[in-house]
Amino acid sequence: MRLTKAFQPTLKEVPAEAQIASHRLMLRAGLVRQTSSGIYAWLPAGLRVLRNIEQIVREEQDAIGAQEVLMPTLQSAELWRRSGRYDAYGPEMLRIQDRHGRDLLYGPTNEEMITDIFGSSVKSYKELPKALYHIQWKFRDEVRPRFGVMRGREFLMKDAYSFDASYEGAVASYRRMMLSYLRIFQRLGVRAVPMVADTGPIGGDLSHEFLVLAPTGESGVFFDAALEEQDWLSRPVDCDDAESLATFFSTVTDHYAATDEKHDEAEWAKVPDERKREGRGIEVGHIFYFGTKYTASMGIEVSGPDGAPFHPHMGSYGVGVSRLVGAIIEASHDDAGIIWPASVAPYRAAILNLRQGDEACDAICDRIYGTDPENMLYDDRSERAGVKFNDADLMGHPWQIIVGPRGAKEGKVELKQRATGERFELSVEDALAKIGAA
Ligand code: P5A
Repeated sequence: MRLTKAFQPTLKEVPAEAQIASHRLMLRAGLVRQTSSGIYAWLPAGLRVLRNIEQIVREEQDAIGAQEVLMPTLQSAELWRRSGRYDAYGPEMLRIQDRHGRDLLYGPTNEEMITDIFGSSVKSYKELPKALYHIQWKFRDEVRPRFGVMRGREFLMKDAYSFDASYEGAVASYRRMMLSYLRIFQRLGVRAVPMVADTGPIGGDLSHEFLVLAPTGESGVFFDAALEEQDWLSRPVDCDDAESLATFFSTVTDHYAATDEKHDEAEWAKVPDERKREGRGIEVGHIFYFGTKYTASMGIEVSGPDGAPFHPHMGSYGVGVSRLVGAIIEASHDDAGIIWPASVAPYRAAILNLRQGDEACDAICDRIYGTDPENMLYDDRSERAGVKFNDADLMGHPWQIIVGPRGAKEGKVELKQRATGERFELSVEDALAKIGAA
């Protein structure tokens, strides 16, 4: 994308309403605009990040055999009356009436709807287990929406739901999801530590939250450093084998990790001092096992091997997709701006033409840009070098390819790595090879 053609409205002023770095940077870099309290429009660069996150989530959910569906944002109140949550959910639920006076709501989560869809089509234990997910906007009328997309009212969630014939099967589904989540967060370039959690309005008795460490996080966290050091992507786990899943799960649960709500001083004291980590965290995912809570209350049954009907066991599993954009920035920025992990960056590289109109500079920039225009942002504005440097640091692409008149005459460019600040003087070919675009 050429910056002269792009819609990327960066701000020079620091927006007064933004209290934390990620919110300020998202507004300044032109990723989002607030349209009303807790509700945001996603601008092109922000949308590219959101889509990159979605894609990684999708690939890792598919990899454990979950299937994607898409349920609507509006739901009938009737469904929620069946589970008993319509009245219990309280003022966070946005309630609407259609022209016929029928009660609807903007979905804050989808346990009821997926249970109903499942129940109307699955009749036998032979069809189990099943795991379904969707990536859809949710609405929660939060009392205090704040920190930009971090605590929004409208936000994008990936929510998955599992159905199993037995408790043991449901536990295996839960563990499979935990593995998928650890892989997702690792691919997104953030460390998210799983911690035992409260279940709140979703219900159930087994639950973990995934927290990205950042000083501005809303929860206090206490955990064993061993949990930070794992490489979940290369860990061999057979997702179809309950024992293999159990072994994996114990590598997580054998180590202490809890938010302040669940913190246990006696257990914490057993962790060796050199492995104790304390800080704050942002909740980017939350998984639940709640047995037959919804299948029983909504009267959903399938027939078992002996023909007798039973209520399937369920779990639900959420990733805060739009919150992650803020959380990643919160965990990865400096005074100059965002430092995107390569897997989610809106563009892999920015090309900075330091003398637009100079024949040699223009020719080299065009050549570089032509190799991969989809994944490069070409700053072809007639701006001063300083402006281009500042904007590139603010927008945070992993690489900056800096093309100045002196180097250009010799076919050389300067490559800067945003995360480390390292600079390399290289030929065009070597620079492209280094950023992996050649
Ligand atoms: C699990 C999936 C649920 O809703 N039902 C379906 C379960 N869990 S949850 O913890 O309440 O939400 C899942 C994740 O969504 C993100 N999230 C938010 N993101 C932005 N703004 C909000 N107001 C908001 N509320 C929840 C969090 O990342 C959470 O872990």
